[in-house]
Amino acid sequence: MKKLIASSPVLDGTTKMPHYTIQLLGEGGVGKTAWIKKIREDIFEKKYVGTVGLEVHPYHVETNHGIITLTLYDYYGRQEYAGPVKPTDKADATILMFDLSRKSSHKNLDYWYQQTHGEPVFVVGNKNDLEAVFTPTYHTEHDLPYWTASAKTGTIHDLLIPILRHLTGHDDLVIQGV
Ligand SMILES: Nc1nc2c(ncn2[C@@H]2O[C@H](COP(=O)(O)OP(=O)(O)OP(=O)(O)O)[C@@H](O)[C@H]2O)c(=O)[nH]1
Ligand SMILES: [Mg+2]
Repeated sequence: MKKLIASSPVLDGTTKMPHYTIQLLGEGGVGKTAWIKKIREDIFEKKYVGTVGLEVHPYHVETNHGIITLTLYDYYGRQEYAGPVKPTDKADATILMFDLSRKSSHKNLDYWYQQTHGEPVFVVGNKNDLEAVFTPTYHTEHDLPYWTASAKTGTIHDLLIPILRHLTGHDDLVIQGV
């Protein structure tokens, strides 16, 4: 397994809250925006509206180790919606997302992995509420952490806990208040 390097939290001069930037990358329609909505508003939307370029969302998460501020980078997945936007080299963590019910989205992970600028990278198989139609192998081939989730039936904990534990170094971190 590749060594995962925990980055230091950036401390804001006034609030002293740790801050991390997390980017979501993956083929169009895999559920990146759905997860952002789930995290920020606890809503699941059936309607698909492809993201144009990049949408940036601030989010505060309350944990047993204090409040953590996150900046969530929600990228286009459809190349025709990319415009001049490229994935950032400033992310503290990258989620590479694919759709467990669509094999092409798993095949395309390599393209998105090449767009990242370093570890840690987490692979998430989204839509585990649907029938899985293939066996994912990308994470084992590339020795990356992997889990499955669903923006429809899952919770914020499913997506964020492993990442926040890794970034903070607190193996007992839990999210509170949601
Ligand atoms: N059943 C199911 N549907 C989901 C899930 N996550 C997202 N969807 C649906 O999949 C479609 C695409 O979701 P988006 O979140 O817009 O996909 P995206 O990855 O942001 O797509 P782009 O912005 O084009 O890159 C929408 O119709 C969502 O309702 C899930 O976990 N389960
Ligand atoms: Mg989107």
